[in-house]
Amino acid sequence: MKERILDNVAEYSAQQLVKYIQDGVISLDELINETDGFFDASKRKEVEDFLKNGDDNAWNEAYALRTIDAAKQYLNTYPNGKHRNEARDLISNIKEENESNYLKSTTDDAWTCVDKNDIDELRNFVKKYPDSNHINDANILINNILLNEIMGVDAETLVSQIRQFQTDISLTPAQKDNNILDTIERFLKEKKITKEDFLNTIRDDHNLLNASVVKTLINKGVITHADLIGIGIDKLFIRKMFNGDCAQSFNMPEKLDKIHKQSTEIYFWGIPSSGKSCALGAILSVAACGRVAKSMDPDTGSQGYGYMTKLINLFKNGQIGTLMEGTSVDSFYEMGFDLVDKEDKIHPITCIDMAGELMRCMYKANAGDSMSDTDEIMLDTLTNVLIDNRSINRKMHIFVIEYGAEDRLYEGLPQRVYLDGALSYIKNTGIFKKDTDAIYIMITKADKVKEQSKEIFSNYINKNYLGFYNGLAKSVRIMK
Ligand SMILES: Nc1nc2c(ncn2[C@@H]2O[C@H](COP(=O)(O)OP(=O)(O)OP(=O)(O)O)[C@@H](O)[C@H]2O)c(=O)[nH]1
Ligand SMILES: [Mg+2]
Repeated sequence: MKERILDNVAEYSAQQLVKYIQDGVISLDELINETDGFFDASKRKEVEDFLKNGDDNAWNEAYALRTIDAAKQYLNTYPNGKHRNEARDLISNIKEENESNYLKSTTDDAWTCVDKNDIDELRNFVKKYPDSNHINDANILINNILLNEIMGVDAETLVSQIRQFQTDISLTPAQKDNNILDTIERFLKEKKITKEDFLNTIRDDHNLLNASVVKTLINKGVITHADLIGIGIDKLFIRKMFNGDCAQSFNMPEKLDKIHKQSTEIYFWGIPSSGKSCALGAILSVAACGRVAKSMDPDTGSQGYGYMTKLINLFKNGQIGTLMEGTSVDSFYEMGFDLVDKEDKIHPITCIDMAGELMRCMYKANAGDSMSDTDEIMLDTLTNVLIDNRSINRKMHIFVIEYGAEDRLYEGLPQRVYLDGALSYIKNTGIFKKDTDAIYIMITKADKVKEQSKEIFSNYINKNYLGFYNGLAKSVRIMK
């Protein structure tokens, strides 16, 4: 082949000769020296140019492709190419990269096994596999855990999230329970709170979770009966909880248009779930037990007669009972009765139990916020009873302050704002001026205070509700 080319060099084009040179069939020197001048000067220049630029072009191509095959192809094509060292370097670099990529991909299994909520495991992974593809993921997770620690994601955060669900009016009771359960499980799973801290939170506030949530947590194995006993919950409560008793529910009462009984009217004002109905139930059951008053005769003609008798029954001396559901939003109960004292004097009384939601309506009415149809109906009843059809009865107002409810917000606002709102609303009716004999503050859920004393409660009011207290004091001066 070589001889044929040398003998007939004039018949080959410059490109063909370049190709033979590149394929190692013949060399440029042979073409120059062994063709007896038939390899003319112009073709020689053309070949030399081709070889020179071809080398650069081929290298640029191989470099851009950045594969071992392309680099090898260059080395084969240009046995004397200018870029042979670079080509060899490229091959060894690519080999190294491939090797390290392989090593990185083999950390996938190790990454799968890491507990992504355990900062120690994550840190170990980073230390052991510094080149892993998952290093960034691991660092992000470590940062999140540290941030949670800095931001204080702990029992307090869990409690505030639970409270948010409880006070969200857009959720049904079942949705509230489900959201609360999910949140608790997530906090425990993601180790944002230890089980011990969670149990201590329930121990510190028995009201935090309702029975249905506690039962589900037990049924799902998240906590056990032994855990509850461990935080001091009496076995009798646990037995009662699993007996299948449901909260007592009440039929919707007739709409109240006025107070019917000639009696002293006692109104209970407080935010939702502040314990108004429970306090009333406890007061009525003491009134009915015969020890304090001689007797209590419920007025069958009262619009809330059925409610009153059930309420009295909820609190049986020394027994564990099941409480009623929250007072439904537009319920307004009038409970008239005669209290007969030890000297057989008869005291006619009407207690009025309203849903705490009403406080929100009063606030909205003051603030000029938009109101739903139900809000309007509730306020309408209130207007009937307190303004339009106001009786000439003497009246007492009990403002219920739930102890420790400062962090429970309704539509972003705390108890204090709603108490102030109710006070302004009632004041505007003029009722304090003419008909009111007494205003009381009642602190409910006081059992949450470990060591109870008059001083502790005075300090509590001074610290948290001084403005409201002063407003009440002003109203009392108006009464005089
Ligand atoms: N720890 C404690 N919890 C109480 C007490 N009284 C009531 N509770 C809890 O507070 C919840 C709400 O009590 P209710 O009496 O229904 O409250 P309310 O003010 O009538 O609420 P609404 O009718 O929704 O406005 C109850 O289901 C109990 O779990 C108390 O004296 N101590
Ligand atoms: Mg109630």
